Amino acid sequence: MSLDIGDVHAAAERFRGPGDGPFTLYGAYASFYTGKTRSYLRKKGIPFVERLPSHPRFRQEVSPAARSKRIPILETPEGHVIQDTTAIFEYLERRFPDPPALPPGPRQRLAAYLVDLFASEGLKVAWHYRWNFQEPNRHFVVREFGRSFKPQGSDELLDHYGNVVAARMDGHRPRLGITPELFPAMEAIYFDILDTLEAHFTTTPYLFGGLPSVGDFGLMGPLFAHLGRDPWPLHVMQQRAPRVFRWVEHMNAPEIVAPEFWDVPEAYLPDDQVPDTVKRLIRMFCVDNTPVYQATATLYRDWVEARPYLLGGSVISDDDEDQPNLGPITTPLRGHSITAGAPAHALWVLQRTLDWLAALPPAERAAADALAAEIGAADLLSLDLVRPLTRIGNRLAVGDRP
Ligand SMILES: N[C@@H](CCC(=O)N[C@@H](CS)C(=O)NCC(=O)O)C(=O)O
Repeated sequence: MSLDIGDVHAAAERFRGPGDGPFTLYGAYASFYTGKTRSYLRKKGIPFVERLPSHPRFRQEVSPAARSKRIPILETPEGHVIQDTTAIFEYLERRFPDPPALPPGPRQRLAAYLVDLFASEGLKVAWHYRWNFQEPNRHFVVREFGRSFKPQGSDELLDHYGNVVAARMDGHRPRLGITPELFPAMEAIYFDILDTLEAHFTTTPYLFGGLPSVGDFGLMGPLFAHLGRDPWPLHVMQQRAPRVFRWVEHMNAPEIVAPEFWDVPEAYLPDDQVPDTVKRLIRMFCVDNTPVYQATATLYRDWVEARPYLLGGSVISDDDEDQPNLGPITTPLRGHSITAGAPAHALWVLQRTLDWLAALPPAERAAADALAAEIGAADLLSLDLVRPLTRIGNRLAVGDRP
């Protein structure tokens, strides 16, 4: 049975603890979203085995049950399947609350949610550094893709299957909108992230102190599978930001305390502190991405207002796409403009933070709002989605009217 986002909380409460046998993570090493989930499972000490999407059980049972060919899919020991890393994290965090990946303080938690949002939904840089540096990357990436289809295949087989997947990934080009004139902007974004995190990891093991948060795990999407593993961006990372490289390496280890930080307690920073480096990172993410969320929210509002008859639960895509684009949008990016698909799924991820903010008691809300104003996130967090978004059967859908 596939767990919808509406089911995950109740199911997690029902099956508190490890259950009978390990979880199964269906994913791949070259996959962005598998990277954040694998790191999370390891750091939380959750027992799991990992299988590729070519595994017979994935093809015959798991993927059809989830109605999704995406990875990762998590199968619980009880046989429930969950696609989508946001749903997987919400489920596991309830079932395994210790050590917490959600900092308890409102400032740290807001910052962690925002880093996760931008890293998981906004980092086109990862795609750019994989697919626009063909000469250094292609051989490795194609073989890696091929291997998740034919794990013990010959080089010829890997090249054959890998090229099929590579062509599909290249098909995302128009949706992403990274034209050659934007290549310098992509490089500037990657360098800004590396430089900011390199400064941060000089004195602090994770974003908010001695425990990894959802923000850290979100960053593992782009910083592991693509930027920390494909030959060219890995080279850049190792040369420019060796501490970031070590962080990536350590995020895949099960232990929480890294040897460089043996003296840092396994706890979030006291007094709900958000380090300046993390503020700088989020400020930059907000400048680069807020216009995308604003334009996407406008298209969503237009789409909803054109269909006042829709019942809650109506799927947004006419052709059964799980993460539909709401149309092309043109937004500014580092002195240029970029025309790309409007990612409705990212609005759904954002909405989870908006709902959390709306439910905060007044004093905590004031603390979160003050941080948002300071880091340039107030406009993003004041977006009104007219009608809530939900996911049903792993398809994005309009929710019930508020
Ligand atoms: N929102 C999903 C995204 C998952 C996703 O897009 N995964 C990629 C691999 S990293 C995928 O399966 N892509 C299939 C495709 O693009 O056809 C999540 O958070 O799990």
